[in-house]
Amino acid sequence: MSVETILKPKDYKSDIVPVWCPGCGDFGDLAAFTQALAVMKVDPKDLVIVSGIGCSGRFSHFVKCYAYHTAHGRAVPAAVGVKTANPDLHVFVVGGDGDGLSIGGGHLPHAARRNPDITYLILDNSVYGLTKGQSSPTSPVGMVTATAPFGMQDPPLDPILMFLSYGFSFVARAFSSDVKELAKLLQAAVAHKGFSIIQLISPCPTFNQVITFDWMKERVASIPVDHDATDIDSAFRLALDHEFVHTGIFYQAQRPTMEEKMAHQRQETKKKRPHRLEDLFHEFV
Ligand SMILES: Cc1ncc(C[n+]2csc(CCOP(=O)(O)OP(=O)(O)O)c2C)c(N)n1
Ligand code: SF4
Repeated sequence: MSVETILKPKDYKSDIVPVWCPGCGDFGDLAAFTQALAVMKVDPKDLVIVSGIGCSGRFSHFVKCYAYHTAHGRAVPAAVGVKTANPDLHVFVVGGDGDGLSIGGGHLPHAARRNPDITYLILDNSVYGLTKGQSSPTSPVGMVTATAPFGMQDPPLDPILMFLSYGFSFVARAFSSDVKELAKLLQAAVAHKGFSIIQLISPCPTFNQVITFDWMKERVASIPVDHDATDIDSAFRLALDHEFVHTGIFYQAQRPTMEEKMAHQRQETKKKRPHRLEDLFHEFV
């Protein structure tokens, strides 16, 4: 469903002023998000953002939408519930790398299997921002944090390799500084039928002095135009190329969505059990 009246990106901003630190990467993500909504003419009444806990989890406060600020790490199953109850809504999940890859990491493979038509933005700053700078699952080896005063010892997770292995039907990476590119990528993610997941590198200038905007600018490279995003082998090869931090769509496949699978189940159930709930009710009451 889309709006008839022309809405500008600023029309999608709520009256709440973002409380993020000056220079936080999340600002770029918010700008790109509202740009994409305006291009897609999304009606705010059809928009739901489900978020976890973290600086990134506050994203929904700053957008004109229905918001469900869930418990830490539990945004994905809550979003699946929203989509199940009302498949016509545009459902987004927004949260941090701690929220999505640490405490909430167990939900990811199952979301990939179900393939609901949801878009998940993991705002990855490689640190726990809200709780003041503890290590996260993507903190690089050697990074000094509040919980690793002598530097991180454990290797970081590689989110793109994980998403590809789990079988997500749309896997992408973006950099918060490149607002135009990100806005385009968000449109592609929403147009995709199925679960689209984006690792959105969004530096935290307050608590991460390693993966900074300058660090990223030296390494970021758009995925080559001749990359075949339907080829999973090429997607893995690209993800394993650690010379650059590639941005763009690694992989995209058409698979039955959760909504299609549920509709099929409903049809089959009706064939086997044609009674309506009211008929059953009258039979017993
Ligand atoms: C069950 C539970 N455990 C721990 C916390 C404390 N906590 C709040 S946010 C957070 C991590 C935030 O990091 P991240 O998800 O990366 O988001 P960011 O703040 O960096 O955007 C933690 C550990 C909590 N709120 N609930
Ligand atoms: S602590 Fe980091 S992630 Fe949180 S608002 Fe500040 S800059 Fe952004």
